Amino acid sequence: MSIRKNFDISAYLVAGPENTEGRPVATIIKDAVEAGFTCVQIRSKIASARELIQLTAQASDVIAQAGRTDEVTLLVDDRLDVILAARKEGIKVDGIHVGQSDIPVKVCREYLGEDSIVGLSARTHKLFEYIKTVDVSQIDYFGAGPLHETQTKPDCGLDVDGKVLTRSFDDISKLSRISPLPIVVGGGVKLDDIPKLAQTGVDGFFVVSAVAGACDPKSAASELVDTWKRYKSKRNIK
Ligand code: TZP
Ligand code: MG
Repeated sequence: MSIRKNFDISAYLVAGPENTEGRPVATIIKDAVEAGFTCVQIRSKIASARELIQLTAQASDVIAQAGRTDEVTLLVDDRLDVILAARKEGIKVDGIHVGQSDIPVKVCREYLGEDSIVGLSARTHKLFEYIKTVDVSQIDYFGAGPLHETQTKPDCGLDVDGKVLTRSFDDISKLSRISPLPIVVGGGVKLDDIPKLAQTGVDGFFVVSAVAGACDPKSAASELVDTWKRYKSKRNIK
């Protein structure tokens, strides 16, 4: 079955070497994947193309060693060139995540092909209007937020007038109701946020520091996954 019909963004780790407190990125990814994370995005604003290819290869290996190649989606942030180069080298990488000022979704789709995931960060300014009206035919999911301001990406949620706009749980519930695509929410998400987030109806949460910055990334990842599952299933029973 095409990965586009069968991918899971419920527990989504974003990580690069600047987020791991000096620990290898592959080790953090291994912890998260073994704890049940379903999606991994390699994201670095400091790593070279070669380093990014290597990190992608390591992530792909770690996912395979955990026996979860068919369950865990591996994406790279922004770098279409890195994904194409990685694939040329035989590395299994499933797709890309882009923002509003990155390579256009249409171009990503053209280069990566129909059987790849293309995720897009939803626009903060006029988000609700945007999500209803954007052409979603080439996009697989929206990344939305931030739930809180975050030092990991201080410009996240920056509005046209320079204010950081965070999203309330009510906003997120509304987004989930109107969105034609699955939504993953992040930006400052911590364990305490998971129960309410799971009950908004969105498809998943994404985190950087809650796992990559944790003293014990594996137990932090397990707690996030377990809490998400527990509260998500409560919502489904109602
Ligand atoms: N995109 C939007 S916010 C963000 C990214 C990559 C960073 C979230 O990091 P954290 O540490 O989970 O707040
Ligand atoms: Mg970007």
